[in-house]
Amino acid sequence: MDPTLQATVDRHSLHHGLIVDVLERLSDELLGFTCGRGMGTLGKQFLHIADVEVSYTEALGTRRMDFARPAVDHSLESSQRDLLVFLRSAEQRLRSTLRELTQGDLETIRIDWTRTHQHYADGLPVHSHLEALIEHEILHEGELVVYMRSLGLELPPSWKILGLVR
Ligand code: NI
Repeated sequence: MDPTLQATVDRHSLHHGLIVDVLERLSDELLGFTCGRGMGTLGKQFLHIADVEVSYTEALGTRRMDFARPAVDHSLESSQRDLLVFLRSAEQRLRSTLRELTQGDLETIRIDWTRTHQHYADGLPVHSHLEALIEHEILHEGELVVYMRSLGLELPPSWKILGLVR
């Protein structure tokens, strides 16, 4: 894999790992917790994050970013085990899709984001598309902090990298 892309893939794996580490600490019961108005359940957060990874991965194939895809199976939201499987398989699918791209693909592919962000109207190269995914996941990491703090739960030791654990 292209070394620059590999570094970004590794950075994505790091953030993905932080999210998995939180989910591993939770019970099915805790997944039903919600912080307040406009905030879905904690389980919905993880389902959304996995679905976001799938959306970005599919866009690498279709060359078009589309959040209005068929609905995900919401029954997964209440099962820690099912969410872990979905989350892990989403990342594996992303990695294998990226591995299949040639150097030529990396130079020429432009992903159409016009359905979502006008300022990406010229299309995002693969690398920027992956950066956008990382930014999206970091937003949800911030939300997970709110859920965990509201529950009075410690963040996993791995979160030390973000300065959130002593
Ligand atoms: Ni989101």
